[in-house]
Amino acid sequence: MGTVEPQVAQSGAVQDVTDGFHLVIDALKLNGIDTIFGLPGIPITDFTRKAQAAGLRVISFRHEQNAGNAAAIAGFMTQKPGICLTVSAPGFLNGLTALANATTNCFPMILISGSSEREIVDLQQGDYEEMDQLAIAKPLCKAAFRVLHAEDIGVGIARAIRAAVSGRPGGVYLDLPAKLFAQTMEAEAGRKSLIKVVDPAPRQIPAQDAVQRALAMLKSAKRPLIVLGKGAAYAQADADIRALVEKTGIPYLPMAMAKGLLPDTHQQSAAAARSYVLPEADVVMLVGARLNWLLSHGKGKTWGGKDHKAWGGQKFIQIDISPQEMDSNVRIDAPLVGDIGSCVSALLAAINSTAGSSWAKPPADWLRAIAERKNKNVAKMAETLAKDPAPMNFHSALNVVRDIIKANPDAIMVNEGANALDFTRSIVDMYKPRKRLDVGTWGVMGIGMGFSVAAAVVSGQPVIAIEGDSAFGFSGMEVETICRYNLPVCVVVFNNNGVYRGTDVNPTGGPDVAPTVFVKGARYDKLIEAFGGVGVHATTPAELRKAMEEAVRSRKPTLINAVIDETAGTESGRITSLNPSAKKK
Ligand SMILES: Cc1ncc(C[n+]2csc(CCOP(=O)(O)OP(=O)(O)O)c2C)c(N)n1
Ligand SMILES: [Mg+2]
Repeated sequence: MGTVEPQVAQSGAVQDVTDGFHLVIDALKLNGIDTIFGLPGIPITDFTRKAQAAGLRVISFRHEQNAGNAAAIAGFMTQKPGICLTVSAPGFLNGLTALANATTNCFPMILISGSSEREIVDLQQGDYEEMDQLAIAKPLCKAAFRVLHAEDIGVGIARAIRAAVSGRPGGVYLDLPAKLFAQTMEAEAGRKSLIKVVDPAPRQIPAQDAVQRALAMLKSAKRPLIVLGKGAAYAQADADIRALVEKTGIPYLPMAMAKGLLPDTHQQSAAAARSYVLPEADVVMLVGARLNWLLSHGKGKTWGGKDHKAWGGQKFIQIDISPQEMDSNVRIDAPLVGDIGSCVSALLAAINSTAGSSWAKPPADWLRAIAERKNKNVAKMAETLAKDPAPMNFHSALNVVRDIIKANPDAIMVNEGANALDFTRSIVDMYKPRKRLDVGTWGVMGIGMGFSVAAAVVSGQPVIAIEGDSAFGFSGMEVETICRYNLPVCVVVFNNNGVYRGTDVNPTGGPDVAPTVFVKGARYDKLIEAFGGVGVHATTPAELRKAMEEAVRSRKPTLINAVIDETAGTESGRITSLNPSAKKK
């Protein structure tokens, strides 16, 4: 237990006291938290020093949003809440985007922000960095708490941890006013006030009748399909999920961050036949995947519906920890509510006890039809990947990345951009769970360097960040952070001179370039050299391959400026259709 200098009590006896700083640190440590991602300043500068002195790893960033993204993805990778620490008002707001994004993506994180003096803030008397942070955070996260007294720190941290990781995980805001840190209390009483959270994310066992209903529906299917979402990846029930897929023989589709839960090269993966299986399947089992826009809301043409709102006629089984998720977009015929690990193992147990080893695989014509499409698409893709055009395009560059990941399946892939995202997702196979970290539910730009730092810190594995040049710009300054902590991160900037493409022109003929265009021929590799990292300018797949191999081998912070044909991309990558189109031309 950290204590401050012994104080001489009025009686003259020496009394051990502790303070708010140490109580927060001790409460975090007591709950197994070993890393803080943050950015120092009033009123938390001393907190960062004391935390480091107490043995916590304190990773300092250049902008709070990146620290917040780091905390969020650390939470996803470890099932422990990632901690982001910021200063008041502007620092807090900078962290808030990451907190909201974490909540949307169901990543457990706690944003801890220092705040200004309550009395002044509440009377709006113009304090230093005055802001009612708790009120602002509330609608953007799963829960928000404030601690006013040192003796409540234990409860505050415990509540924040439980809120972040139990049930559907999410972001939690914890408001710690400046005055709290300096408050003192008797050390022994302080120690006793702390709470070691028992069973922070209790299992939620599904009801047997719900298991039987789901199983019956699955058995009745002629053209069954399993969709694995990032919730399934988060659950760390990898072996059971794989067993369920293999035991049933049902084809599956991984959502982007579920890639690698089973190796993408798995025979049952229907990823290369996605546009065939979605409209054709008659029973779809969603495992930790929501029917949001990424799955076209479970209806419309993607699912074989007549128009964009029409239901395609599938029956849905949905495994989710949140009962409220059911029927959010279309009818869920067999809701299976519980934590994913428990639901999947209950299904497996039911399959084993009722069907023994005689579970009937899906009808052969369904599997054959999928295999046909898949083989055709894979062959077509192989042909495209084999080409070596000059200038290099997304495909020829990603053919290299694909080989590098295949040779280094433990490496973590971070990915953002539009074309740089969509092509990477479909071309680069992942082989292990939770190795692909990307823009998630919102398709948010700016996660790149925060995710990369956290992935390297949490796992110790090499990180490969495939970044659109626009995407990279949102967090690019953190290459200094990568160099400062000497992290094994290889950033590859897919430089096509702009957002989507580099070819737009200003229709007025004026001197400003078009809104989507950047400085042409920019040398992002020079950025990392400023901080002692390795910068490489790559214009061919061979140069890219050499540089990536060297980066992974050496584990040195590396930034490769990969020059991509500026005409190769499409508007918004694969979601062009979401752009409103003007009636007036
Ligand atoms: C925070 C945020 N701001 C803006 C966007 C809109 N947006 C989507 S992709 C993208 C950048 C695409 O360009 P780039 O990263 O260079 O990828 P490319 O398609 O050129 O490979 C932008 C700005 C977003 N998704 N998130
Ligand atoms: Mg670009």
